Amino acid sequence: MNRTFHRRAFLLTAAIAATFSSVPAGAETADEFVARINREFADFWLEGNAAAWTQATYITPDTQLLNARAMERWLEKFGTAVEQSKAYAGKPMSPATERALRLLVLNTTAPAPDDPAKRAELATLLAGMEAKYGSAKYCPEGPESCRDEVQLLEVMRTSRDHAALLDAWTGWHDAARPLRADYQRYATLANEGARSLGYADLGAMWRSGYDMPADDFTKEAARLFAQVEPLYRELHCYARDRLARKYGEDKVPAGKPIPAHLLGNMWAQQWDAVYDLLEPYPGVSRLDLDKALVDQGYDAVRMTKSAETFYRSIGFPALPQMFWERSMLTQPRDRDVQCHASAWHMDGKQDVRIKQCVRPTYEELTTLYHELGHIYYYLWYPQQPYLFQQGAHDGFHEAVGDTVNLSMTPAYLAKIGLVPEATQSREAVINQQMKMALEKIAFLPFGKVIDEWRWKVFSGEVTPANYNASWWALRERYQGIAPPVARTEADFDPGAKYHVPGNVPYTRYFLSFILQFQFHRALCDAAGFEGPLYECSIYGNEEAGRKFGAMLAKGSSQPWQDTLEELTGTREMDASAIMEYFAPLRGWLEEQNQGRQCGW
Ligand code: X8Z
Ligand code: ZN
Repeated sequence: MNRTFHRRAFLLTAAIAATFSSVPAGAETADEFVARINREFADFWLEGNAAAWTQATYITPDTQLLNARAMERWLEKFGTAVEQSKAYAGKPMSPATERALRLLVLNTTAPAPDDPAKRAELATLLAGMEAKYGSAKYCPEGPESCRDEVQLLEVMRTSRDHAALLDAWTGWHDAARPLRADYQRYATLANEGARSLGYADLGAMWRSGYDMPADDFTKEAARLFAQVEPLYRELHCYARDRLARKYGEDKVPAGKPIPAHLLGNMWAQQWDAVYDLLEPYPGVSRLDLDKALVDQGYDAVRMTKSAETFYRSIGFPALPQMFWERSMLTQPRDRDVQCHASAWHMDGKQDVRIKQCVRPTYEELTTLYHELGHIYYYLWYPQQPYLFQQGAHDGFHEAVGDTVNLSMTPAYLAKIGLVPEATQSREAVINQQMKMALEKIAFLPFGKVIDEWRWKVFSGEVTPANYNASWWALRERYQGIAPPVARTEADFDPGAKYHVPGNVPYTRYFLSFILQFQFHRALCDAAGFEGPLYECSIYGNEEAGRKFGAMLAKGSSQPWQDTLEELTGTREMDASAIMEYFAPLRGWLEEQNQGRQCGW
């Protein structure tokens, strides 16, 4: 279930109850059946989460084995429950039970074939891919030279040296090669599982979780992307020009995709780390937040408390003591862990944790605010039955913390003492908008492309013989980026991004990056804020917090359209809020790009 966002997120969901009783079909009403499933899954979940957490924070062959075994049992119970649920088709039941039965089938992101050997194989592959990603290293000159993900991401973020960037990029991507064969087999097995549940393939199953037919959802996602694509293209055009000035036209040619290693991020997914190269008005109101965090002696706990203080200011509760006792906030020195940040709901109640390798940077601070968004969702919905303890859809879960990120305005950062009080000027606004656009707009095509590729893998349109070529064709088409060195089918570059071997669907983030602006606008309205959206912060506003909390408490108990309407007054996801937010920058970019050869 999705109790952990990232990592086996929905995986274990289905895995919980060694205690499944074998009640003969028909002996229970539908309502009774669902009540039992809610209890048993919640119990099973304890074991699944315990095993998954232990592996994620201590990657060894033993923890992998225990995790795989827990997952295997879960997948079996999930399969049994789905099979039993079929007896209730057409029988009388409450609307809540009907909804719960629909959600039950979707309660895993990797269903297993109905064959014990294949089920065990799938569970072993999932635990193994997770472990291989988490312990991957780049060792150019023997064991002494090894660097892990955290170290290589740091090079990508801070180096402006072309050769060093190329080395880190290539080293990490090459380290994903061993995942190729595993991924191929996992795709075959999970697809078989999805088909046995009645879906065309695993991609169709993933697209079925949005309270609308899967085909309609495909169109919906495409519609949203079309709304924001023009702004992305303006940003791309501007960024390429600035990068060409830095690295030379020979390395960054006009009219061509941007080399993927020059954007400050291993996956070119967010570009804010190279803000220094792209700053519209050099030096105007520059906020050196990384330096402020170091100078003021922030460590992982203090950074987490800063995030908690924000949530408390809008009336949310203090984090439970257990959160502080059981979370993993820093990277241990003595063992391999999965450093990709995640938030966990261990017991459906108050045992909530995050796992993050926090360093004192502003990027990590915003990630902490993001993770606490998941944690507060968990803390708002424990009164819901197990099957409704989820986001209204998965994009809602991702959007909570990011909505709060949008309230981290320069005025807020000044209030908490991280930056000096700023005087606003048009130049300062454009600079600030650029920083946010490099985080939020640059991400949009990336958020779309990961599952675009996986949907094609699962449908068979992309085959193992063209895994890598199709990956780069899509990355070029959507993002306008290209690999910095020639890649072949010996490579498996999708495997270098956590969520692919981690089996975490990615469209959730694309939706989140649109939705969070809708949430932000609605909460700013609730707070009575009247200025431009980019200046609004709901910090300290309990009325906004009350509306937000009311939404979170609903979990997935009703169609997301109803939940969205209660908060925002509209039943549709839509890009009007993100476009409104970035209106000043859009105008500015259009002016800047005049006469430039945009596109690729
Ligand atoms: O995976 C995450 C979070 C955990 S849900 C750290 N994110 C995506 C990513 O890193 O690729 C947040 C933004 C997109
Ligand atoms: Zn998240």
